Amino acid sequence: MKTPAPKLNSSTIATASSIEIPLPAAPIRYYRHGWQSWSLAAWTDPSPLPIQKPAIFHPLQIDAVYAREESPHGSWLGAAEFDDGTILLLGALATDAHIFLKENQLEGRSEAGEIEWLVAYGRENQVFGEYINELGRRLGKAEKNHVPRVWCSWYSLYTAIEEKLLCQTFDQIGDLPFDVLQVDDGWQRGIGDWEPNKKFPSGMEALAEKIKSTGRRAGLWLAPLLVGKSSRLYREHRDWLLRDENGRLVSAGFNWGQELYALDVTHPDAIAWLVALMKQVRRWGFDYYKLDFLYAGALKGGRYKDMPREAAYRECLRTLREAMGEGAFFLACGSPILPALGMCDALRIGPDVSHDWEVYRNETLLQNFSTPGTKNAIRTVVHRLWLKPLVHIDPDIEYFVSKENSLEEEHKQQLQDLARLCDFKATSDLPQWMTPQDRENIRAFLNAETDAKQLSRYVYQFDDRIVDFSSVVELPKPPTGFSAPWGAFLGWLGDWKLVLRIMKKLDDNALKKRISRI
Ligand code: 9PG
Repeated sequence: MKTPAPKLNSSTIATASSIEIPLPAAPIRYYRHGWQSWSLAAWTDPSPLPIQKPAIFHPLQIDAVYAREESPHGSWLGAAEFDDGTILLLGALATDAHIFLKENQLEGRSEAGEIEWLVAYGRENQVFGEYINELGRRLGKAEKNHVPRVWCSWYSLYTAIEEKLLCQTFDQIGDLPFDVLQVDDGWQRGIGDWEPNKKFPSGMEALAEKIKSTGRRAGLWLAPLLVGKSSRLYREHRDWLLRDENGRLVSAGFNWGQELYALDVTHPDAIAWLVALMKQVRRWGFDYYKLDFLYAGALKGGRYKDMPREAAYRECLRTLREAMGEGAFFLACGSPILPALGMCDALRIGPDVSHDWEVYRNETLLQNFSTPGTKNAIRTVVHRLWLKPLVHIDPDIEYFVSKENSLEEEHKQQLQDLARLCDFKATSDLPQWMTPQDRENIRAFLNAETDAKQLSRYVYQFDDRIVDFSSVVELPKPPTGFSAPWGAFLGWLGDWKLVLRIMKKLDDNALKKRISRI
């Protein structure tokens, strides 16, 4: 359906399965919005980005269905900026929709038949403000309860967590004002086998008890919609897995040295298993759930119930949430953004931070802006702050200590400022690495109230300081000269799983070395 752009400072809502809005002028920038937590969201040049490779990483980073589209595109919303500073926004008011910038028009396509679309033309904050109002009305908002301040085990210990070390750490955290101590990846037997492994001999109930004895809530990480090829779940319930039209298992990516698959979230037995798992976690004593790699529930594939993939995922989140029970806190991570609104308390809105600022191979050579790295994380989070009225927005953790960390002070400060803007504070810093000064800085940060005022797209006034993210949001340019062919060559090679496995192994080995120094 072709719909004219509304007049300046106005908006319309249209119902259609696909919609085209001619642009009033040539765009100078396009707002692309990635599918899930880790996918890039940014104002970029309106020309296409290089097609992201390697293919096997797609489900980890972008919506694989659209991974090879050439025109600029994004999930659920897109916006064009003109040189007078006005913005034309096209936003789906339902799940299962995608936006493209094509031949000087914005095009919306729904995978779920007729849906409602908002078209708004005006100033940036005004058009995004209208979009969140309409979304909130239809999808609901998270209760704006107190946001817990979290200590999370991932960004210092990674998978090297074990019972004794964690318990020591919990003791040494002492009276720092955290509300939740969250155990991340590394406690489970396998991806799909959500039982404690040998490193947790006293079991999960004892671990939760230990956390609660420090006066805090216990948090646990799980990736309940993923099934690893080496898991028992895979061996026993292949009938619960998502398959493509040829009956082949749908890949949910590659991590932990193994092929990953996805649960069919409409399969009644898989749902019953998920409900039992959520209840088990609560019985252990954890009531802060960090559910991760959730995109697996919304991948394209044939399902037991024939329904649009994101709608199926949204229903699954509703069921998970209910099974967690009264008073639980649900953080959705690696999650498609729109379908999670109204279904979770908090939503990770960017890629993982890391002790590295940027990684040349991933960002420059491969032009992939979704992989772990602090610059990638800040860039996407800055472009998703508009979601704040709908859900608690999680920008990932902040670093304070300098041990085992190559970030410059300026970059650590930017992370901390961003967390204050999001009103969501967390760290993984080990108390045994903190200097007395670090401890006091962390305490002051966790206790600080933030009153920041936005001055322009990337600039904020914090009490007596100006905080400017402009230099962070720029995308690394593809290499020129000597390195140029290497990027293309790596991308091409990356279509082979063997090469990916080698690259992943290199990253994993670097991590192991790091952990061995703890
Ligand atoms: C645990 C971690 C932490 C983290 C999550 C998630 O291969 N990858 O591209 C990749 C991306 C993100 C990622 C792991 C792998 O991190 O965001 O907070 O919980 O899982 O494994």
